[in-house]
Amino acid sequence: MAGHTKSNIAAAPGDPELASEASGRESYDRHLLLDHVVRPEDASQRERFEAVARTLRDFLTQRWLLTQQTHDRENPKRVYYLSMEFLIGRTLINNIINLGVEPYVRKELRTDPRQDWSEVVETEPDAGLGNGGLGRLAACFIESLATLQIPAMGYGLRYEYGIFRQAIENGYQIEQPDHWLAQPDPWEVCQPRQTVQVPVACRFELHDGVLRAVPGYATHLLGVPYDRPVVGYGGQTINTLRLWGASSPDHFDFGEFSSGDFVGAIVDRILAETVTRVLYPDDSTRAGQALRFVQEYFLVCCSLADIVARFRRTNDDWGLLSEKVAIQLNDTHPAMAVGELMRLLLDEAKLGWDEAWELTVETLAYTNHTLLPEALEKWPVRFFELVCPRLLEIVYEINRRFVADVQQRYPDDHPRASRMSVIEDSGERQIRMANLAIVGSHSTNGVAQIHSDLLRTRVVADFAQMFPERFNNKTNGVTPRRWLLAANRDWAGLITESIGDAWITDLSELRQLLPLADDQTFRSRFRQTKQSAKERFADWLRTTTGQVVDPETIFDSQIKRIHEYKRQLLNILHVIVLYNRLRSDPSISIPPRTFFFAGKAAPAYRLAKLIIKLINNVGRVIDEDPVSRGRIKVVFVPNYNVSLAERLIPATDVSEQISTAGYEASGTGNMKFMMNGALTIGTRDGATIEMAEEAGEENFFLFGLNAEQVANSRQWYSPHWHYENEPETRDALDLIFNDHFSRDEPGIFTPIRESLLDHGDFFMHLADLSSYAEAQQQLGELYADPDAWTRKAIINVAGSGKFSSDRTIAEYAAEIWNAVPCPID
Ligand code: GPQ
Repeated sequence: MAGHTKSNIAAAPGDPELASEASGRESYDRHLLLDHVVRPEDASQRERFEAVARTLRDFLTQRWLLTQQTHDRENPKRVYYLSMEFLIGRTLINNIINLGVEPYVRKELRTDPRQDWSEVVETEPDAGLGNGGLGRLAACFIESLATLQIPAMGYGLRYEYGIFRQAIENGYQIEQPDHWLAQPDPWEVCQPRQTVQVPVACRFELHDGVLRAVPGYATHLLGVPYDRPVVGYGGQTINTLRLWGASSPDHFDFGEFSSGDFVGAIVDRILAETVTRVLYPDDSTRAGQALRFVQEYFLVCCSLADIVARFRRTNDDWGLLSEKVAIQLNDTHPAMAVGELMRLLLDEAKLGWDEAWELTVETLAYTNHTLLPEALEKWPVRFFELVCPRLLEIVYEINRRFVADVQQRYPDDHPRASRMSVIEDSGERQIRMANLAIVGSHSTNGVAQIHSDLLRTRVVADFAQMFPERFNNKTNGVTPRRWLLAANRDWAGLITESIGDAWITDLSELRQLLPLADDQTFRSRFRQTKQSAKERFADWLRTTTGQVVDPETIFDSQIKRIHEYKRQLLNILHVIVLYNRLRSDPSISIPPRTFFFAGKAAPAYRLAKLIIKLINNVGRVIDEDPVSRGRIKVVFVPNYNVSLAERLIPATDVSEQISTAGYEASGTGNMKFMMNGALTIGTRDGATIEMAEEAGEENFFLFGLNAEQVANSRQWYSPHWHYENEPETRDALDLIFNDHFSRDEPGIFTPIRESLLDHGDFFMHLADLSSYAEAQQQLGELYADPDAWTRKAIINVAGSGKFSSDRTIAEYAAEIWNAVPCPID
């Protein structure tokens, strides 16, 4: 497709455009001097990082502006990605690579003898403006949009505090604030002139330290845009990620100030800024707090005002809106866009209802990311009444017309109309945000084939029957620039040496590696890159956390949010099974293995936090027991984030994707491991199914119940049966319940017992444990044959081409947005 061509690929090292700029070193020195008032030789690592980043930003600014000018001139269809989360991670090294200036930057910086390149890169904070997969997907998508040269913009919130930092104390998770903006961020550009107003029908007051919305006073908040460049690979298109910061119009009440109320004079502003202070740390569940509601409303209001203003600058016919604008809703979090876009078209543009509705539906599209019922958002009607009553009025009218349509089509089916209603009437009145998103948009997609199928046939079957043409699948992908080219330099280099560099923008090229799976030399070079990645990781781990691991062992990783459905418990139960085998017969042969776990638990998710404690305690006991020490090892790596994933994924041999089938919508970590040459042990769930299709099931370790079997065995499934009849299962559980791993804190793991046995083991750990252990056994045997193992690993990489976010975005562009590239000269 267009945008995939060679001409897109990075400017060559020593780019004449760059060379004609003032020397990079001069610009760097100038930033140190003028931004920090420090001589280069006295600069701190942080100051050096900022100076490098600012120099790079200076360099890309012309192209950034050129992108905007070209889009303004060509007036193409633009894509807007609305998301409450953008899990960006670090930016410096990826911008350098995508701009194609790495050799140049390195050379220039070598002239500063105190520059330690890797330290400078690692000084950059990891921008954690997201919880997990959904937020990281948004970050991959905007990078692919820029690489494909599609005119696009991401809209999100500028959280002052991102996802909390996780520390581990005595095995327990401790949450610490992530004040990532404590020092100025060199990438963001504040655009105060483009500030927008967000009407709110209430005031915010502080009562006993709690923020309260108080009815009765209409006021407004200010949304201040902070723009970040999004550099496409090759540096042609530089799109924008616009993050909104909340502020208050009452800068300073001089009246209050002069009368001595110093605090009163600034309190409104502080309260207003609270709206974008912190990211809510729930993943796939929603606590339902009013402040989160205001955050979602704020994102929608700011973004739509901005989108409509930009549209109006170049189009005077409202009827063109859906030809010029596509808005993708990342889950239901921005689903208030349905009501807000209607409000703008009715109240500001003065269109009639029918025309406004058609434009709204044609402009909006919605992506669903989960089948978990607890993640389907519902907001109390009273929140709408308090904050945005006009929006509520419109939502009521949308629903009145919609329910009438349903009744007309299914005249005798009253339950259907009440199931499909946007308003839930039982108990406190609530708005069902998924229903609103489906009714108010022309496309609803899931994120892997099985997920889209289950969505259509189970979760929202009524809607799929009524609007079959709206439902489609877009299997997720990840950007190969960050997750292969940047994260795994050695492996990426070997690939390029073998098949050329076209894979960087067309990942299906990896197919050409297939014949090399049988090539001895290539296999041994693959093994070398894997071995050095493992050694690098082991060194990094020792110096940063003090944990010592042996790179000669199998590196096995399960790194993701801690959640019951992801089944970290299944993994640790299998570790305990191995430990028990060693205890009963120390002479058995088990391939030496290091089990890495990393991931955060939502602070209010008690069982997830207890799972972290169990993993840590099992790790300690296994280390202390001579029977297992040096043979198996469990390591919980604290504070999982994007940068940690970038280190650990290239070093991993075995990728654990073991969710209860039917519950992981897609997964995206699974894809990153695959392209980095890990073998997957996993269930038939999410995109793992499609990965195995691409590489061949014989090159995967699939086990356990499939989604249909999970659903069909719910009525009769009994974890007790497995406990009674499977000795290894019972022995593993008994070891936990008998406080073998909690001598100092007896009884702490009782809730795990309750969950796995007394409360029915909803996620069916025990049903899958024996087939999991069997698959693990086969995996261990294969590892003992390095050639056979490596062959499968290379076949996996060769089959991973489908899982580039470039492919995903090309599908969204063609099938949902009707958007095409707009090349920048
Ligand atoms: N996902 Cl609903 C999140 O990361 N957070 C959420 O709030 C919801 C979903 C994930 C989902 O669990 C993964 O299976 C997907 O791969 C990912 O979204 C991206 O689609």
